Amino acid sequence: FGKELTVEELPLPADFAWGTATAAYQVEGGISADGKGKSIWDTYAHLEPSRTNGENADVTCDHYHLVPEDVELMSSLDVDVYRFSIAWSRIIPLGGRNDPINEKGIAFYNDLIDRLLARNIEPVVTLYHWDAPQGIYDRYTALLDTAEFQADFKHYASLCFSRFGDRVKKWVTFNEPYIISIFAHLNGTLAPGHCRAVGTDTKTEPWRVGHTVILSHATVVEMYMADFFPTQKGQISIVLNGHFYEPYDTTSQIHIDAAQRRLVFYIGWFGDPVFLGQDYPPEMRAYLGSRLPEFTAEERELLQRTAKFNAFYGMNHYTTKYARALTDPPADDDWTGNIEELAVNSQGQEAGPVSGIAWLRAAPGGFRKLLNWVWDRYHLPVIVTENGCPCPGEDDVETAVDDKYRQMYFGLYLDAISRAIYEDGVKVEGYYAWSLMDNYEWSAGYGPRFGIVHVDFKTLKRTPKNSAYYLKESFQKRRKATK
Ligand code: GBH
Repeated sequence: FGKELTVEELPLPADFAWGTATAAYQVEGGISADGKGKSIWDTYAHLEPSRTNGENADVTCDHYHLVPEDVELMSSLDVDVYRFSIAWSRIIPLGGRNDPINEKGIAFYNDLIDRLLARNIEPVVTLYHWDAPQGIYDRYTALLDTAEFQADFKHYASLCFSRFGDRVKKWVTFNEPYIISIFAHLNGTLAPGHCRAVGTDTKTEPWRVGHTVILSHATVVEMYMADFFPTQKGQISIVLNGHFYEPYDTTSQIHIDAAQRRLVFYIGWFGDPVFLGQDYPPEMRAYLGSRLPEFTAEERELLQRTAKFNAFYGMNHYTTKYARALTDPPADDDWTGNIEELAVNSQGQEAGPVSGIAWLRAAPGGFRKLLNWVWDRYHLPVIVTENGCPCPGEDDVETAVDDKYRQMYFGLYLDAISRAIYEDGVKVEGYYAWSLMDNYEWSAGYGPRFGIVHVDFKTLKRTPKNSAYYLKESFQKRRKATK
């Protein structure tokens, strides 16, 4: 960390919420416990040859059996919020709207929610964090069939609202539609692993998957507001991720435009239809032509009716990159807007010091700019639903616990929020650290450790890292400063 990156511990509003986040497949384990069905991740993590570093999340943190301990741990850290996701196939094992419901799966989430509330921790629940039931994938390829998925997702969401909505007051429909579309249905590095290599139609499939997410989201928002909101009075929205992009060369208009275009392709793709009730951004229409699906008149009306019901902008954010415009003719399945992403700009400057993983560099200035970009475009209060990093050199528990890089990273990113709020006028309401504990990092397996709590995957022992105490104390201090 250079001189320009020093933590100042700037203030945050007294009612600012801090929390930790996880996702079902990454932490639960218990993959067939008590009647749980298979998800596309259970399949993907067991493919031969392995596409997940030889690792799976059959057991992972065993959160399924250790919820009581994990809730006490969060309570000891004074968190206000726990953001977790529901494994669809735990409560509807085959996933479909006519398939049986698994009461034991429902009991697991009821117990989790009740324990959180007993400790004064607010549950924030994601319905879809990438683990579609294998049953609906086998039946109709899940997100690739917009109408079928929309109907099954609506049924699943309705079950969640009716069973948990008396106590859950913040709902997230989908986590990171960009990743679901691009990484799971184009690069193929996430389940179900559709990709060029296996000859699927990567020209159109990612865009169709994105279309499915947007329409399924809007359908569920409409249902929640009509059927559940009047009694349950909760909030609902979606979580979008996105890096911030700086131009590769700030003296060149093509790179300045490329950085903007990259943000539009990453965030506007979903944000404009969902939060503004509009068509896909014009830049995308112009570039992608018929590869981008059309909304019917009826669908446009659905988007327009529901846009205003999204109560917050859920932001997952980790890093900043440089965007460089390419002048070569784009590949016919290019999804970027013909842009190359780089960690170093034309001056040889790095986006920030690298973390314990190559794609993630600490760049709090980009975070502040992204908060402004999102606020200017959507005017919604932002909740940072994920932010964090793996620390360099986290190999054994002794060195892992003294996670200096992560403490600096958190400090800098919280300072950026403070500046966005008090100097720029952006509304930011909460911050959820990714992640409560080290867990299964998807196709990277157990290598990268994002936890503020260390997990020994042999003994399942949890040990809070210094960053966990840093966050606890920092929120006390920063919020006191405004009282
Ligand atoms: C989030 O995804 C997820 O919501 C969460 O489940 C995950 O554990 C967390 O972030 C940490 O990654 O290797 O260059 O191809 C963030 C989106 C998608 C960012 C995959 C990193 C791989 C970049 N991630 N991407 S690269």
